Amino acid sequence: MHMTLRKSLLPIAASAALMGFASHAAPITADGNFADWGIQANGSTTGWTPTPNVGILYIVEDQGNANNGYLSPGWGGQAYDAEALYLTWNKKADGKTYLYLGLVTGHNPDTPSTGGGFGRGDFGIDFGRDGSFEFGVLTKNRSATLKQGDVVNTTNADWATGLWSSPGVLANAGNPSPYLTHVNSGIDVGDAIVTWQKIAGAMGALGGDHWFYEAEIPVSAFGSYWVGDNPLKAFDVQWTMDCANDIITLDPPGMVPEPASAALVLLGAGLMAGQRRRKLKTTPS
Ligand SMILES: [Ca+2]
Ligand SMILES: [Ca+2]
Ligand SMILES: [Ca+2]
Ligand SMILES: [Ca+2]
Repeated sequence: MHMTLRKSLLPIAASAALMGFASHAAPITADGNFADWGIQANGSTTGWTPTPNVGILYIVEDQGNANNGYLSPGWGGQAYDAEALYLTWNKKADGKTYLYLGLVTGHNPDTPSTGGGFGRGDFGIDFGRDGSFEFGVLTKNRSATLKQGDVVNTTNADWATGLWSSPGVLANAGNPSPYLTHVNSGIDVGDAIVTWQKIAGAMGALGGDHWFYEAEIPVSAFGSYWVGDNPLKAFDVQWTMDCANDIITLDPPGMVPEPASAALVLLGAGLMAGQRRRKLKTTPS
């Protein structure tokens, strides 16, 4: 079963993030070790939850080999599972603000991209959450000048795409894949740290091998999308591998209201939904 915590946890995680940024979440070291995120390989679903999760936004989509290994939009089971994505940002002792990403996947980072293999993809960042990815953060050398760790300013045309045109449907010339996988070209705008380690122990309850990627990205690379300590626009972070058999996306808030205001917004949305329901009920047929 496709497990997602997005709907239930995101509002809580979002407000926790705001308070956390005010109180400075624990510093992250981009070394491929997830201990600083409070994640645990304890053979249980509880291990996915950062502890304490103050200041960390995350989504968990752990899958295994059930349902013939169907993920979304492709197949492959644990070997292609994009499992969890974590995010926070912090000001370091150097006075600069960095965006930190953590990713858990069952996809072996050493999978070659040649000979029919589908290697690791790059992190994509979509400011404005409009489907146009302004930045890629490279997990691998992609050209003579675009190297692992580079932050690259992109349009979607700068990206390679996956095997699928839509969930379960192979792409072809008439139906190209919309799923961005890795950066082929673009403008080098900054230097991040991108690294990973194989996770020792049992991550989650569904078994299999797992790897943890970690990135430290100077927000100065984002130019006008990030002003001072916080993003100017809401943004999505996405990752998949070169076939795009499974895609994970985290959509943190941009300019975020105070937690109390966020609660009022949610309450207001609920009241409006209730009014719509009542209107429907009283509309004569
Ligand atoms: Ca770490
Ligand atoms: Ca899994
Ligand atoms: Ca997954
Ligand atoms: Ca965008």
